[in-house]
Amino acid sequence: MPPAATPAPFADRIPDLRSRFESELQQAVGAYLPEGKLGEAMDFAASAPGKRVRPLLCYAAAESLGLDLARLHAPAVALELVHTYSLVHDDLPAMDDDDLRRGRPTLHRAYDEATAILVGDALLTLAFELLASAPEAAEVKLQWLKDLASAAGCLGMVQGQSLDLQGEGQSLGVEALTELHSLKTGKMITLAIRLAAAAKPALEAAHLERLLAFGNSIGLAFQVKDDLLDVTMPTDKLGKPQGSDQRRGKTTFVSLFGLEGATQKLNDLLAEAEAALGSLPFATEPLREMARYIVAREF
Ligand code: GRG
Repeated sequence: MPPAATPAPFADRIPDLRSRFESELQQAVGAYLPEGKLGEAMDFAASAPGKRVRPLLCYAAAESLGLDLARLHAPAVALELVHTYSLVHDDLPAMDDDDLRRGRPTLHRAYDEATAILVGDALLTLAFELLASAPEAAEVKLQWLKDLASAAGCLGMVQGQSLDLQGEGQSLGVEALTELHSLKTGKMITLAIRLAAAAKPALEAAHLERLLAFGNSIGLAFQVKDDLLDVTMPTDKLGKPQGSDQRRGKTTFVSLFGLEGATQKLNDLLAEAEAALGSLPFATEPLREMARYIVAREF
């Protein structure tokens, strides 16, 4: 028998995996779009060209754990929908008041504020419906629902957003900034790993702990990179306004440490993330490749 073909490196398969995710997303959301304005606006938000980092990380974790990727489509879509709702609400005048997102007008600019609020509400709720309806064992789905609610809710992203808004115009220290971003950005990045891990109930607790430590480091690295890009990348490449953090008087890793210091912090977090994977007894290369992708991204 010929030896089984080794798959191409995960990083080389990112464009294909992203297109696969796009069609899963379109199919899942398409089945629920209501007639008229709300449905059109939900589609506008869900189909905007995001990088799909969280679903890709979820697939990388699934591949590392030897799971069939098809089992992770529903949680990957749910995760991206909650992320998309958070961006729609974050852009509202009452929050960051932005005009550009993913290279397009923000939802309240393309439609109106009431529609943007409703689209966020609809995407968030749909995420839970998709998870509950997934073709998966009830215990796994219950864990997914719980994990999604914990990461996105009042002890996760929503609290991070509240701290972020309260911190505007104030100078935060590194501890407060780290706490804020671990909640606002980190919880949803780590969730990608949690969702894959939940599909493997036999995973040892010590191994899960290491995977989550990886998620925490790479979640923070994602934010440090976001802060760096906000200063170094032009608006047309970013797809959102450059320099918006500074305009809103936000403390960032760049304002605290400077460009060089923040770059060093980013590299330290990448090293920390890779060290957390250590010598786990499974194929961690897909996760390592996603970590490097997150750190090297240009928008
Ligand atoms: C409104 C409850 C609520 C939360 C909003 C995520 C968030 C919380 C705000 C977004 C503000 C922001 C720019 C945060 C920095 C990190 C981040 C989450 C960037 C956007 O995620 P990407 O880069 O975006 O993955 P795409 O468009 O590629 O999906």
